[in-house]
Order: sequence, then structure tokens, then C-alpha cells
Amino acid sequence: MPATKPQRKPLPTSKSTRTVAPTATPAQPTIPAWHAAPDTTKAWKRLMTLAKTQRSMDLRKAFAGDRGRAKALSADALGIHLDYSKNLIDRSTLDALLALAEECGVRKHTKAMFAGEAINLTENRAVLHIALRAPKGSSIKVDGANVVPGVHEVLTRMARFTDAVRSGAWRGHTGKRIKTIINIGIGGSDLGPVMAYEALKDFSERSIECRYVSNIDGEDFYEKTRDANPEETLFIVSSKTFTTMETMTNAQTARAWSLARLKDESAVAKHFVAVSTNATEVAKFGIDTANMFGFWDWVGGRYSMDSAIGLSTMLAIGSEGFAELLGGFHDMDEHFRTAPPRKNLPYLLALIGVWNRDFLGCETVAVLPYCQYLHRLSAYLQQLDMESNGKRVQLDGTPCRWQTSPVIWGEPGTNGQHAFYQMIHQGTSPVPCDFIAFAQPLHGVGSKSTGEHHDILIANMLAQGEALAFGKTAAEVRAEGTAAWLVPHRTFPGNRPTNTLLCEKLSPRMLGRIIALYEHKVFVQGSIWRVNSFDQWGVELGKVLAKRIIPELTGPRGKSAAKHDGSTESLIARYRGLRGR
Ligand code: G6Q
Repeated sequence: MPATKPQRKPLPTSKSTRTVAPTATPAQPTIPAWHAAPDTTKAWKRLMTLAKTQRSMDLRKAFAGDRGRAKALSADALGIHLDYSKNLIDRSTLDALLALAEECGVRKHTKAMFAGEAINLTENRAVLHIALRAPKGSSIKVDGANVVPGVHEVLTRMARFTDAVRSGAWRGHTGKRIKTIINIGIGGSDLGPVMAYEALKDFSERSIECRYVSNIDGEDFYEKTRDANPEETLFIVSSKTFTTMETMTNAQTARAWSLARLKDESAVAKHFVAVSTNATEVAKFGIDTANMFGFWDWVGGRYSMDSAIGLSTMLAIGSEGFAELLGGFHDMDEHFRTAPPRKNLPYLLALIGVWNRDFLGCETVAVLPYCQYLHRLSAYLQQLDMESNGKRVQLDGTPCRWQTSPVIWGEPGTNGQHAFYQMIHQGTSPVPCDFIAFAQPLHGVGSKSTGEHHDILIANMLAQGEALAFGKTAAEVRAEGTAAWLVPHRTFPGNRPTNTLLCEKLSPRMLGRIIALYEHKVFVQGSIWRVNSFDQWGVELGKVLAKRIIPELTGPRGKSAAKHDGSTESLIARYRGLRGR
């Protein structure tokens, strides 16, 4: 792997992106002049003009009139083939979109991120998930200090711990081997690990089962522990802050559940480890900080699955498998950093997304993996995309005059075909889709009579892309002898945009490449939309209000000091009544 050599040259005009020690309230930053608002660029105006005609583009004609279209509007890198030719674009749209990225300063912003500048302006933090997968020996500095050795030190400790658990050298309090690992975490401390565990099941050690408890709803804890043996269960309490209400409540419940059987406080050391940036709180909980795996404030929760937050992933696939996963992330980092935008997969995916969102008015994007192992990918990408770019103000606090994050959703194919694809084909709102599949299956399921399941799966994905793009005209439906009144019902409008990502084979390395591809896609879009993709203030208000309401649900009647609106008051009263309080 080539060593990462980030650009260290300071940004020309930016005070804002200088790395300084975090303060409670960072000084108001000055946004670099190169970070232009998208609608002030020449390219934006050009794209507005193009959209007038291209939103009613006929993909049948586009393909018929340009035999090289599929080749021209596709790109290959790292075993991933991206075909974006079934979008309502032509080569001139692509040129204008590339110009937009340039005028919005995406390249300079990328350099700033890789250089460890504090591009998370509202929290005055560097954004360095790329350092989590930087090879040993490379140098990425925050406040003048190289962070890469620290990353590898934690990885080495994780690997030692993983080897001990997998080999049986690490045993529970009563001497039994660990058979169940339960990760307690939520949001960024859950979605990535769950997704990766499911995605890489075929590479996992099957004698150890990983489970994930995230929800404060006791059903989650109850179901994940009801058949587990505390003597054979290891909890990983994963929380960057170690103060998250759901995680800390579930962790306390887990502690009580373990000790109810093990009956000895010292058992906690054998059955609980922590992943956190907060050693003080970890120690207060009673976990020996020798069994704590750290990370850093320059890793955002939703960008942390390749940090120690991925401990359950490493336990499942082993330290070598995890190194492969990190290698895949790094491969894509290098591709993103060095490939020309026209051939750069994250750029292309991002630009198509901006086109569909801002110029064609599409409000959602469906991520449709034709791979059952990726059945949690959409949920993972939902957070990555919507928590990062679901913002309504620009970096300088002024309102965005354009649309930002679409709604991300999806389920694996072919299941979705029998559920919601109806709306994608014939509904009133166009839904751009990302189809994702692997050419090589991980199994040989199938028989002479059924055919190989994998071929049937892939045929379905290709058929959906074809049907969405080219539809079925009324004339074609009529020609089949359909009754006239039924023709509109059986007509498919077509011209519905899709991307197809056809990858070689699912593996830890390929998963790392795919996830980093989407991380950088989100980055490029956030840069163009001029939002801070790395904060999440929008989740705060609900948390604060919930803390106020808890005593009102549980405390003595009529003692509530808090005043709410009529609706909330009456719902509180009804809940109390139904609970007999
Ligand atoms: C992700 C968010 C959020 C976070 C969770 C859990 O980017 O910050 O989803 O990961 O709220 O936070 P802790 O890891 O601190 O418990």
C-alpha cells in the first residue's frame, strides 16, 4: 500500500480551518473564499439551463443516439464498476457537474481534510477518519503531532485482545470460553458494527456470536440476552462520550444481569470492556481502563466503524480480516485523493446525487444491494448521509438556498421488488436508485433444476435497471393485445435514474472500499452544499426534552414543574393513566 502523504501546506485564506485546541465555544470562523456557495457559481447556472431540457430526457433516444454512452458514463476503480449512464444526464451535464465541484472548492476542502485542518467548524475539530486506516509509518498531524502511531497502538491492543478471546486464552469469570459478544452502543457506535458483522458473516468465526443492543427499549436488551449465558458473555460498551443515555442505561442493566449470576464485582473485569474517548467515565462505570480501547475526538461517530468502535468486527473476522477491511478503506482514500474527478468514484456518485437532488428535484435515494449480506447497508448509509448532510444552514450560518441531503432508504433485492418497487416504477415521485451487487457469489447455492441462485439474483437487478430506464410504452402495451382501458395501468414511464455498482466479490477489503466510497461521496456533496457534514446539532433538542419528561412520567402526580403544550400534557396524562400512576 502506498504511504499516505497528506498535504501539509496551510490553506491560503482560512483562519477557520486552522487546528487549534478545542474550546467550549469556538470563535466564529471565517469561511475560506474558495468555498463558494454553489448557486453563485457559473456551473450552477449552466446546470439550471441544462436541467430545463434534460429533466424530460428520453433514455431510449439517448442510448440509441450515442453508442458509446454506457462506456463514457461509467468508471472503474479497485474492483468496482460504476455505471451511471442510466441517469438523465449527458456528457455536457457531467462536464458542468465537474466544474461545479471545482468552483465549490471540493479539491481544496479535500486537501484540508487530509491535512488534519479543523474542517468541522462548529466543533473546531479535525475530521480524520482517513487516519484510522493510514498505513503504519505514514504521518498525519493534528496540532503538530502525528496521530498515526496512536492509531496503530490501539489496533495492536485490539488485535491482542481479539486473539485472546478467539483462542480461548481470555475466559469468563468462571473459566468458560466466551461464546456471545454483545456490543452495547447506539447511532455511530452501533450501525457500522452491525452492518459490518452482517456483511462479513461468511468471514466470521462462527463459534462466537456477536449481538448488538442499541435501543433504550428494554425489548432489545431482553431479546439479545434471554438465551445467553452470563458466564460465556462478553459486553463491549461502545460509546465515544460514555454519557449517552441509551448506552449507559443498557450498560448498567447488563452489569446487573451479569452480576445476578456471577455474584462477584470482580467478574466485571472479565465480562466488560469499553470503547470510548472518555477514560474517566469508563473507570467510574467499573471497567478497568486497561480493558478500554480508545479513539479520538477527530473521529465522528458515524465515521468510526474502522476505529476501536469496530472491536466486535475484529472479534468476528479476526485481526487479519480487520486489517484487510482497513486496507480497503485506505485503497479508496487514495483513489479519492489522487484520481482525477472524472474518473473518481466518490466524485461521480456525489455529482449524480447533486444533479438528481438539486436540479431534478428528487427527494429520496434508494440504496438497493442485491446481496443479502448487505441487508443493513441502507440503514448504515442513512445515518452517514442524513446526519452528515441533513442541514439547512451553510457554514456561515446563512440559510441554504438549495436542497441538501435526500432521504436515504432501501432494502436488499430481490425482496424489495415484491414490496416497494411498484412506486419506483410507476409512482409520481422519481426515486434514484443505487444498485449494488457482486459478480462472484460467496457460495454455490443452487442446483441443476433451479440454476445458480446468484445468476437469477443478478438477472433481476439488471432487469430492474433496464425497466426503470426504458419502461414500456403505451404502444408496446397495446401491441400485446391489452384492453384499451388497462393500457395506462400497464404502461411504464421509464427514464427513472439509476446507478449500478457491480463489484468483483464481497470481502473485508471490498466492504472497506465501498464504505469509504460512500463516506467520500457524502464529503463531496457536503462540500458542494457548503454545510458542515461533521456535526449533528439536530439530535440535541429531543435529548434535552426527554430528560425533562422522564420524571413527569414516573414522579408523583401533579409534581411536574415543567410546562408543555396541550398535546404533550395530555399524552403524558394518558400514559400515566394507562400505567396506573
Ligand atoms: C454520529 C453521532 C451519533 C453517535 C451516537 C452515540 O455521528 O454522533 O450517532 O454516534 O449518539 O454516541 P456515543 O458513541 O457517544 O455514545
